[in-house]
Amino acid sequence: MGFETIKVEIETDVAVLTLNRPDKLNSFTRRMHEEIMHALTSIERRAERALVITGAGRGFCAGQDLSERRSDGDGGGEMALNSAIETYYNPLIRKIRALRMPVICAVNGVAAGAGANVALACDIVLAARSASFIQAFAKIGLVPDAGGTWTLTQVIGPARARALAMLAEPLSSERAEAWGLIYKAVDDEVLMDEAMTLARYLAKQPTLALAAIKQAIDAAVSNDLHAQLDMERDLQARMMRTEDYREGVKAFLEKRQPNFTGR
Ligand code: T3D
Repeated sequence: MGFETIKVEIETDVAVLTLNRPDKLNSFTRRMHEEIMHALTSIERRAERALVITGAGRGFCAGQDLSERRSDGDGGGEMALNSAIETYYNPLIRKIRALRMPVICAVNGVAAGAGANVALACDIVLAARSASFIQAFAKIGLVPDAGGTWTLTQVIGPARARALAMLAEPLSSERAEAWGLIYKAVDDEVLMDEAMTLARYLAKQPTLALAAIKQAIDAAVSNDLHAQLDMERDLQARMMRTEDYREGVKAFLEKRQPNFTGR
């Protein structure tokens, strides 16, 4: 598939996916959703070991491209809303959570609407100091989607979640960091360097263990302690059969750096 709305670059085990409609703040069109899903499936198939998602230009992503919704007065535009959510937004969030590699989001500018919630669905979120997160939905008569009501409530609690969603005000990256909504706010000029340094580091780590960590922490949100203890036991039993575990222990005992292969 030739890409018109995204760019994908691969550098030894690290894939970088750039949303690439900068003149429209990288807002999502149907075409962009299809390209992203195609790219993620192919990145997964190639067994890349870390993924960075970022945006071209001054914005990260302004959510749904509203010009696709302008026309017919039933709120549907080219496609009924429920259908777009079912066809594109929900599968995208599920895909990011299911990817068996760490996903780093480098939020280079404003992240609004579903753009904010796609960023927040990633495993590690770095944001430029000039970036902001806006739950823009209420301004156009919608409810946060792309997992926003869930993520915000889980991570920053219902009081802040309600205020962000109802007021639809920009949340600065520094406050997002202070609230624990993202990992780190960094100076604009070092954002991509920091994201790539993290991605290159993670791509050399035991990938199967990182995927299992992702699975366990996601499950912890709804499991009780007993279910989580059982899950940790089962995941650990799987990890202990990996080559990377054997290599990690051997390298420790030999007092050298491990050479993890993701197997
Ligand atoms: O419909 C469904 O499928 C349901 C799912 C919905 C998911 C959602 O994401 S709903 C929320 C949609 N997004 C928004 O409501 C945000 C709309 N954008 C803004 O509020 C502002 O653009 C920002 C606060 C994000 C940034 O403001 P600013 O002043 O920095 O930039 P700007 O001038 O508004 O935007 C620059 C250009 O991008 C401009 O184009 P132009 O006039 O230069 O040709 C603007 O129209 C365009 N743009 C920005 N956001 C969108 C957009 N075009 C289409 N759709 C957008 N969402």
